[in-house]
Amino acid sequence: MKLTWKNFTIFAFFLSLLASCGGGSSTPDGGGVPVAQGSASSPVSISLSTPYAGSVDKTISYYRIPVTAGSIYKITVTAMTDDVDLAVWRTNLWSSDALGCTSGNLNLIDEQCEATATQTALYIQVLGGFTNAGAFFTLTVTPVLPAAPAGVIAIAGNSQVTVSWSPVSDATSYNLYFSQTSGAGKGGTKIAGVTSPHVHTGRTNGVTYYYVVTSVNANGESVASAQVAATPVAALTLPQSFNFDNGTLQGWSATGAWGVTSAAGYFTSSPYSVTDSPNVNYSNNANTSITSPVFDLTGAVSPTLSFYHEYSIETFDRGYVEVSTDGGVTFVDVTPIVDGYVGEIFSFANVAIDLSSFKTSSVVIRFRLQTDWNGVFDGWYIDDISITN
Ligand SMILES: [Ca+2]
Ligand SMILES: [Ca+2]
Ligand SMILES: [Ca+2]
Repeated sequence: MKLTWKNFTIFAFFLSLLASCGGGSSTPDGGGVPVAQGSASSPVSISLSTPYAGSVDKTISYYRIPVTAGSIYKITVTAMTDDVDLAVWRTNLWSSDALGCTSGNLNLIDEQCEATATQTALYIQVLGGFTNAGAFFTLTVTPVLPAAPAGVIAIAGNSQVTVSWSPVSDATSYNLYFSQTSGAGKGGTKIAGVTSPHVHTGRTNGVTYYYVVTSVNANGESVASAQVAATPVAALTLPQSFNFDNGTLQGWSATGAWGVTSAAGYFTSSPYSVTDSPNVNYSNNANTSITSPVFDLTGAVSPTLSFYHEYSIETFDRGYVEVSTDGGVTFVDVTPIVDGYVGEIFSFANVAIDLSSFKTSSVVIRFRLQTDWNGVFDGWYIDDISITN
């Protein structure tokens, strides 16, 4: 059967256990439809699209749930009045085919697990330990939606915005929503099937656009990502400078924890600099950045990027300075140290980077910190960035 689900709970059924029956007939409970209790060789087939309520005898129950192969499901048994255990299989009901989604804690009342369906059905065995008269439980199979994209960034360009995000492992595609109203979320105009980075052209300079991104897989669409915003502008002419001393990013776009800091001593112009991880160490497995507005370098004689910085970057982590000539879709490394900044300098140093090779372009500049799986230091402080001609 084709399954198209819009909500989390796909089906639930209630089984009222009549302990007093002693293994004989089963009767409806709460108006539900009685169902024969399945066996290992002949499980009861349950439609995900049809809520079921019925009653079965105590002891062991088997169910076959049609699902979409490759999708992830969360299986929950909530035992209202007695203990149950849960086991989920793939193509049959023998342990050699187990999905590794077996719960056997005899002392727990509620049991749940997640499993990726490798076939078109999940076989679920609910093991009863039912001794109380009238014991019943709820079994729920819930398609797990993909996570919302993280690391979303919107870079303003001339009449365009470039929106990027980090990939989501179990997503098969992404939707982008935009609006001129903050907070519109998934109520904005939808662009389906986008890939990162997406260049949103045809924008009006001076107008602020708000974006969210969603992940999509066979189970449906994720919740919206965090909102990002950008205001397209004609490329800035040189010279430009940024001291961050009004406590804002002054038009730079941040991912991760990048932001201004007024920590004493961590600036060259008071009271703010910009840093990857204000007040804390950076995170493992981070790839975060700040990206500048667009600068028009055409006609510049000797365009130069200058900044002051100090840093504490662990042996296997790196800071990079990068330039994009396509509005933030692709970047080239212009860090004046081979393989990026690493190690520690504890007083601000001035850096000048020749941008002459970009004289025919409009560019955006990015400071990016990339970290590995282990070992976190304070990070990278940058202040008084300028681009001169
Ligand atoms: Ca400053
Ligand atoms: Ca590290
Ligand atoms: Ca830090």
